[in-house]
Amino acid sequence: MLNQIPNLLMQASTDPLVTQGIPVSPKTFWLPKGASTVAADLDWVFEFLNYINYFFFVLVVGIMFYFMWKYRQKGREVYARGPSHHTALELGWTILPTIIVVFIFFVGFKGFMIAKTPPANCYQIDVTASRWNWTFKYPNGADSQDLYIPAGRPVKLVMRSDDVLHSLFIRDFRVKNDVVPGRFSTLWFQADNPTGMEKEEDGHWLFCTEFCGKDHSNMNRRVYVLNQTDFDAWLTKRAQWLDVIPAEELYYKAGPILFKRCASCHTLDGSVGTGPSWGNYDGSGNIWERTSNPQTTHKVDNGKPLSDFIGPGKQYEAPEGYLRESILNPGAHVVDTYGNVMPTFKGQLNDRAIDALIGMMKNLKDFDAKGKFIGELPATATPATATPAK
Ligand code: HEC
Ligand SMILES: [Cu+2]
Repeated sequence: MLNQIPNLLMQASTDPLVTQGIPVSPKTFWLPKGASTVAADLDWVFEFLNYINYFFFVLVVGIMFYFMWKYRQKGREVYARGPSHHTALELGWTILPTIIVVFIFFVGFKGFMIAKTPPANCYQIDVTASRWNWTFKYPNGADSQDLYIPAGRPVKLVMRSDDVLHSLFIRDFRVKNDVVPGRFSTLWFQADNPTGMEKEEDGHWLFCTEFCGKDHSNMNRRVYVLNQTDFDAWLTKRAQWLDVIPAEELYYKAGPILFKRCASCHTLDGSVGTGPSWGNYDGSGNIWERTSNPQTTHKVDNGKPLSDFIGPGKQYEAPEGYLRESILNPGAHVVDTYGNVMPTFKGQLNDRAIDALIGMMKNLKDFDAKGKFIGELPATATPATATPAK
């Protein structure tokens, strides 16, 4: 048996169980309509187990009631001798259940191998779970909060958690896996029927199914299945979301969204964090005031004032240069009393994103402690919120 496992693995990896175009499994009393290529098989096993249970429940309880009635006490005599042995019956109730159970094992084992073995040509999406958010990151650098996938193509999620245990469950696809801090876990599926994305309800539900704290129930998202053309168009547009925001609006439209990546370490109101607050935490002003003021008492690299680096003719002509370097190459200068633990954002934040963040630093008074824009919009502004907030 054991030496057949590699064989099964190979089979599953080149030949996903169900080929493209197979009808989805129908809605039943117990299950919503299935929408992935493994759904039909899983549903079949589920219903099979279910009906076996009904069958034996009715059989056992039925016989029980029949015997209760048949052998009830009649009159005063007690008849206490029953049959002690029946070979055919005993063989029957041993062999038949054994066959059923072994059958269930093999069906389950096959399904398990398929579920655990992504095909080789998967489209990969990186997933980060955090309290209480999902981030889906696509190969071209785009990211999203709802999941968008191409139809008719196996998709593999590579998942990790930023904090506690989460679990990703897509009900209509019949797939689920834990997302464990300090580890990568994977999940694969293929959905052949596009859902479109006009309305929110078009998407399939995606849930976190591991209780992860106060806002666990806010981790419900949607999965939109798009045909390849729509998917490619969405993906390109998504990767360019920053480019369509006018430069002068970047700081309040894109700033708060980008700041979410910094918020786990930097506060805005001066309170203590893993990194120095962008608010006034050491008496030298908020992050823009302390970097743009030559008299600043803010010290980096073991006691050096920023005026050693920033100013005409110095390493950074303007404070923006220092801030930019601090984001792309955090180890270049290390703020005193803090550790060199900030990850680099090189390759993740382009110049427009950095402009948006620096713009936010320059206008900190217009943001609340959570990074929400509360200032007055410039007269020329279009008030719409930026797209990727979704
Ligand atoms: C994992 C924690 C962490 C994250 C996430 C993080 N930082 Fe930092 N950051 C730090 C630490 C620690 C320092 C101080 C040490 C140093 O200078 O490298 C720092 C320093 C800085 C500085 C210099 C601050 C000063 O007062 O001189 C800037 C600017 C900065 N971070 C910007 C950002 C931006 C923008 C983001 C989000 C895109 C971000 N950081 C995300 C931990 C983090
Ligand atoms: Cu969760």
